[in-house]
Amino acid sequence: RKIVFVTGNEDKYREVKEILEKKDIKIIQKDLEYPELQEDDLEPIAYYGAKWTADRLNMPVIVDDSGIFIEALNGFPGPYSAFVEKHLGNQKVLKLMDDETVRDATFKSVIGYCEPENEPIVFTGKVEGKIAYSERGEGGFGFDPIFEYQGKTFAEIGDYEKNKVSHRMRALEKFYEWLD
Ligand code: ITT
Ligand code: NA
Repeated sequence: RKIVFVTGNEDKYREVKEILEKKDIKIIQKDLEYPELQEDDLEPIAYYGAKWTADRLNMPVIVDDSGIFIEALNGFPGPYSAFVEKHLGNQKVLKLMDDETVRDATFKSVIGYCEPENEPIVFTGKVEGKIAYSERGEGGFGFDPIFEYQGKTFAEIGDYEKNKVSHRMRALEKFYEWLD
């Protein structure tokens, strides 16, 4: 089975490829920009992104819309995660968290799958953790250096361990179980 993964993010692509290849699903990356709705949650963004790209490419596609939801910041940056990472970065996020003792955060990934002319379907995966007090680790990407899972950041545990527990793996697991 072959599915096109529409993303401009090489790190997401690497993780998705590694996870799905173990399930004999071949992934091809296509960097096609699609309209991202302004919504409070990620599901509608993935839903419309999958529909839009499947119809344009005329192939079965997946998209991944993800983000980090910080409890003390009322869920921010959530659907604005890409913007915040690009324009503010981890140091400024840590600064916003300076006086906060409640450090809980949730990483969420929504995989949208769509076949041309069909309705899309979305699969949500979550992992709970804490915002660290400083960036730690060399692996991963994006918010990984500040997201602590069981005492270590996602950047410290590396791809292999991350892919066993991540929000993305949990969403993809629902997806390939549904495919079967
Ligand atoms: P697309 O082309 O797939 O949309 P993107 O990087 O713009 O790529 P999103 O719109 O889903 O992706 O934005 C998600 C943001 O959250 C982005 O800044 C990512 O770097 C970050 N992010 C997503 N998954 C992550 C993960 O597993 N670890 C760390 N940061 C992550
Ligand atoms: Na994006």
